[in-house]
Amino acid sequence: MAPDTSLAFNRANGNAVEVGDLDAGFDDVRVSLAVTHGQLTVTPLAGPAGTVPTVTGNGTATVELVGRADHIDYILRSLVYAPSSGYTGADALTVLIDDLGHNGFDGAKTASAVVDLLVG
Ligand SMILES: [Ca+2]
Repeated sequence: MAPDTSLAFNRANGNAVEVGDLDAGFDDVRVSLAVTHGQLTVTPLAGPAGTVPTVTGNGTATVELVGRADHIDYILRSLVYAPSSGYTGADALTVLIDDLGHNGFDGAKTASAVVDLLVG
């Protein structure tokens, strides 16, 4: 990607970031997104507190979403990465999901993935 542009992650671009959990159902999971040379932005779902995922750090290098996995998956369709002004070089989007223990008898499960980004 060119410097000072932005990159949208979605199915149309063939780079959608999707999350899920086999058994969390409607229980909360936590998804953490992080880059090191830019900022991430998502469009939160509108709705009363407690019915839509919480989004913290929106527009910064680290964005955290807590809520239903299917709701978070929907929000991630709006994910956009913008490198820091004037930055060229490598970056990486790290995606971490923690099911917060939903649901099972053996504690929380996590999974992660890294998307390499090249600005220049
Ligand atoms: Ca689970």
